[in-house]
Amino acid sequence: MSRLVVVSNRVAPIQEGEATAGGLAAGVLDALKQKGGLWFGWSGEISDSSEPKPERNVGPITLFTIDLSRQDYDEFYRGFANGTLWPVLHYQIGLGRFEWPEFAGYRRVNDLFAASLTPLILPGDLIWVHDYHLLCLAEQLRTRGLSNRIGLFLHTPFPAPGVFMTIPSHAELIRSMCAYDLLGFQTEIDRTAFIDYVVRHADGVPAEPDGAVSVFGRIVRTGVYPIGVHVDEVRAQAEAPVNRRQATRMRANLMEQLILSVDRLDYSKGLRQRFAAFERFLAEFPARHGLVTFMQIAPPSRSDIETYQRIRRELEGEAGRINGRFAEVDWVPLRYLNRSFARNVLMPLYAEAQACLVTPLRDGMNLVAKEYVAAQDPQEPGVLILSQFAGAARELDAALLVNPYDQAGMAQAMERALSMPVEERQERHQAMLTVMRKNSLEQWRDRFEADLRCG
Ligand code: ADQ
Repeated sequence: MSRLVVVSNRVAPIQEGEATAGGLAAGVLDALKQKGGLWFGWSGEISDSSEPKPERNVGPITLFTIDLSRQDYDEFYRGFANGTLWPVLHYQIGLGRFEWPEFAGYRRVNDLFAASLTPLILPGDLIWVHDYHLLCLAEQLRTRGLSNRIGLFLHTPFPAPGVFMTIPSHAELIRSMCAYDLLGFQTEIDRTAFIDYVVRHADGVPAEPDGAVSVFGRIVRTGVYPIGVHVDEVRAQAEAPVNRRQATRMRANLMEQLILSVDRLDYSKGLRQRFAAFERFLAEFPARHGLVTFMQIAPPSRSDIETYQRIRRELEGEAGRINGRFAEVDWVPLRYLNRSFARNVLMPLYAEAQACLVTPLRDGMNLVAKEYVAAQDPQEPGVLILSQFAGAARELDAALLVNPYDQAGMAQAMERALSMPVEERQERHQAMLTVMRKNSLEQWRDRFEADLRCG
């Protein structure tokens, strides 16, 4: 069987025997562990060396990494990928900026990846590329003569054409994306938005079979592959006795009811709106005072980008203000923790929380929502309050769905979650688990790989 080659911006710093990581890394590791293969990407280091680092083997996986120069990092990573693409892909046009030299830097780094990767590729290798950093990679690999099957999975949303077209280089990006054989999206909404762009603005014609489009003289296939979680593994971590003891200790310091949120500190996650909704909840439901704690866990990410520094400052101010307004000598309503936790701490904490607030303004999927559901005790499950704009809402429609821009609606949902009878909680939880078992992480990986292999 052909070898699997995974390419992502970062190669996770994995070690032999390490506990499973979250999200992209978990999915990629899973795919590679089973059959072995190669994982290529940025080392995470900045240097002037253009030489690939020595390869490293972790079990059946061979890791190849390269460094980026300061200029590459500034133009590609901080610049076009995270300063332009990320906000636009999440519908935050006002937070995006655009500079042609940064776009040139983005293309240059995609080409650098292609140049370092090409000598490692054997005929018949399947190349699975991940995410918005590498939209131009297939085109650059083709220019270097590779004819292997190459697929891209986009972990973020793909926005409506009118939003995507606010990027001045949108046409070049779409042309580059169409050099892939298979484009995978998290939801049908994202896939449809992409096809819409290609048909209306690039003279594409829908082709057989479903989801394929004929454009720029070739056929590009598209599909929907919602990423999932290992349901049983999450539950086992939540229940493990050593983990539970720790969670119970943490729990003992909190009030009777816990509302939990866990995110990377990112403006797309809707934290500011969520804090405002919690403040509204406190104002409207005084009977809950002294009984409820809202815990927001949000480790800083991309902290050398201005928009990220700003949201961090704003949240610190808001957390202090809300606590100043409502706290009592023996009660602090909002706990804001700027750090990350190991999964064996996080999963039992999910199990302890009566409600989980997952209210991004936009999200490709959102794995926290799925992890929370998987971690619950089926007899006594907590309630998921989920943004209608998270990809996960397509599958988890048994959650309490909210509009993250509607403070009053979110405050109502918190009250409803905390007073929901156990029968209703069980019913909703069961419905979500059923969907999640069907769309597990294994399914995501197997379906994408099979479609790439046999297209
Ligand atoms: P992210 O935007 O990073 O991922 P998400 O899907 O929520 O968001 O995944 C985060 C992962 O990191 C989860 O597994 C979570 O447990 C972990 N995590 C988050 N905060 C943590 C903390 N404080 N401590 C420890 N672990 C923490 C991108 C897209 C998403 C998409 C994923 C996967 O933006 O929409 O769901 O990729 O495709």
